[in-house]
Amino acid sequence: MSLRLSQAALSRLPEAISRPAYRPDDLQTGIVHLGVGAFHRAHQAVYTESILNSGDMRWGILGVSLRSPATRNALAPQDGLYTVAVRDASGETLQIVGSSTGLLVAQELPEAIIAAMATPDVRIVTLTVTEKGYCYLPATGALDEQHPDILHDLANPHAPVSAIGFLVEAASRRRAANLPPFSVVSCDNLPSNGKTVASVVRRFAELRDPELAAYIAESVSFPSTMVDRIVPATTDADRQHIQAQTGLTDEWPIFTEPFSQWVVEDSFVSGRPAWENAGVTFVSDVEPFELMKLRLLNGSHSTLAYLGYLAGHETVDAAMAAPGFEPLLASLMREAMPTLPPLPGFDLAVYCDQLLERFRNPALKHRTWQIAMDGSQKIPQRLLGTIRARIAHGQGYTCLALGVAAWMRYVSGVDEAGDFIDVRDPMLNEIRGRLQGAGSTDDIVAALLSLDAVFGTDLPVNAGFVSAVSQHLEQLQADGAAATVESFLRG
Ligand code: CS2
Repeated sequence: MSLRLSQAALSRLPEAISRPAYRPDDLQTGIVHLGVGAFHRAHQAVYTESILNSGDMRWGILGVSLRSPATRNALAPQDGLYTVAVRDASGETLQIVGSSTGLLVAQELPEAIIAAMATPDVRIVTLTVTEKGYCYLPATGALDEQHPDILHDLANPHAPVSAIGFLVEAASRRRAANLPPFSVVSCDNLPSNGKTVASVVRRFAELRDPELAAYIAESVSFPSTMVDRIVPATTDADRQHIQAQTGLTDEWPIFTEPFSQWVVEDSFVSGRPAWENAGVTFVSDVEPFELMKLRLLNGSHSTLAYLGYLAGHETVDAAMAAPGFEPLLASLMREAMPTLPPLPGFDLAVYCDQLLERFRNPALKHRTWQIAMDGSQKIPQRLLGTIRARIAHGQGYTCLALGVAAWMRYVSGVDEAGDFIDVRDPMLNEIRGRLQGAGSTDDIVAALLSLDAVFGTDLPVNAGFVSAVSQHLEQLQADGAAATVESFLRG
């Protein structure tokens, strides 16, 4: 066993590995972050680390895990420090990040979390709770008022379990204590993520107390953001690799790509870090960037994940090397491009080429199964919105419809070899329920399209859409995913 990564052990690191340039005792908590997953630790925490390294110590991040204590258990013995490995075909660079001022677990200490969110120094609450963490209906973005966590938090407002419950209770405490409001920043892949979180928060507050809802509407700001960095889940082999490179044990290092982007709407009510000095782009309207990223990157990512998994590819780079995947994704991007609002000075063709190159990154080993998770929460903004835009302009959408059919094939739960697929989705029970007794391809398509939280009420009655998805599903069932994708080589 080698020594554990910690403040005391930093001096033992090889010199080439960068580390915090500040004293941990100088760090103040200015941000509370809900959802301390790998993505946050490779993205916002790294941008913020730059600000701390430049000497502005007001923006340390107190992390909150809403579900599992695993991150806290791994990082607490390391003084919150962890390694970020940035890698691609040309090599790897390592950085030790220290921007965390502590980690709390919601089920253990809800009161401490609310108290922390309601201290004067905390000016911002950020979130990466994934799509399902917003407790909304994916097709409309409205609060799911029947969601078990929402029902729980309405009944127990002072000891919430959902991100929404924490935000509203903390806002209420700040109001009662006459503290300045905070800004709430969603860093998840939702369309108009600021507006979406604002609307679920306001609706939840309204159900609690209309005056509180009015306070939130007037005082709290919800800047939208577009976040982008590919961050696969860490494996045990990754942990061993870090140990070999650094000489220290890090229980939860993070592996990511060189590319990183964060576009943020500049509407913070109580100040913010000078993140622009760390490479963040501040704009007045994030929506064009969000749509570009969701439809081009995430839309092709999900399509690749379902088809790649079905074709037997464990990772994104393996699928990209197989015949047909790259041309298919390039065609899908060509379908999505005309649906995007203009971004003056931005070359979309270059962006798309860059995406394909990022997907080819052989050093990342991003599992198709990981991206395939939670499809019911993802496909509305990744594929269905794009399809609606194409329909509205009388344009075709063959690749996008194949993506939807691939999701349908995947959630059947049995792969092409007849083996079980470990489908993870918050709507899995509903999906299974609808699929029960659905025999023919048309039945399966109709059964899944009846999930109106996903497909809305328009697409299930659009004959062109129904038939495009059915045809693709039939081909996937008859020929398999590899051959279906390969047919794109032939055009
Ligand atoms: C991926 C994203 O898992 C997924 O659904 O599509 O996490 C993707 O890697 C990021 O959005 C990239 O910024």
